[in-house]
Amino acid sequence: MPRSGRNSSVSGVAGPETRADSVVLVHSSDVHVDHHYTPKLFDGDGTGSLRAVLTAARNVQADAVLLAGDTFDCHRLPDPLLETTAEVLREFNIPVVILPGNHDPAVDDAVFHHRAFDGLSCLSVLGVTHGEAVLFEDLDLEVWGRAHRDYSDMDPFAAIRARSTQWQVAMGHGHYVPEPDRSTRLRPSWLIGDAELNATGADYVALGHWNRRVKVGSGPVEAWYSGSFDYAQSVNVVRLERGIPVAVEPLALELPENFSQFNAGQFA
Ligand SMILES: [Mn+2]
Repeated sequence: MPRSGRNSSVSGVAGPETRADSVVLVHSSDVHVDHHYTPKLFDGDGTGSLRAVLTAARNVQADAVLLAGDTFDCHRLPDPLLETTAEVLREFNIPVVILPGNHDPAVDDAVFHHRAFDGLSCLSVLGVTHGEAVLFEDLDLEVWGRAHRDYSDMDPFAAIRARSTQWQVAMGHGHYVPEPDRSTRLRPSWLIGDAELNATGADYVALGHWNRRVKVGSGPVEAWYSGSFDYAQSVNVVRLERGIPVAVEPLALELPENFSQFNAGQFA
């Protein structure tokens, strides 16, 4: 379907095609805005990874961008970097949903509370500006996920949210294994298993924490790690269209010519 009719829908005029008939999401994770690693890859710009993701989103006219954890490398970042981050978000003005991860959990002194982000209506942060879900009424879409709230272990899909909208997307930041064994402490944290992914019943599950782009799970639910900007060097473009299966495709990021994988994969 052509996407041209959407402006009339935005203004509230019900046409034969509403925005909810065809929703485009861009999913990324582990963007790691910071002042040490990311600037080395983007000619000194610590927000270069975020810009690359948002450029991809703009190129496919995404309705929203999902950042599944570790958007920021940590919470001790210089004010100017956070101000630039807010400027970038404002410049692109695409709705962005951030799920706090293990590097940027929703703690009291999280970067998300910085004044630079005050009044930034395009930004929703699960566990900070919102509880466990963000509703996009015009898209008939709900995006939910459990934020990391401290630096300890947690279960990203401990509680499953019932569907209340036509489209439902879940987010999680953690480590996938088909059948998590939580009985031993000698294991990775933030485990995510097949049964939990299937239980979401979501149209799409946007995962983060791994640098690799890969589909996981064993059931009908489309659950994907997007992979990171430095390793996968792409985002996932997710198309939700009434009457046809969810389509998930990679879109290569536009990266600087001199971009190199400087110690790629150092994060998790
Ligand atoms: Mn992580």
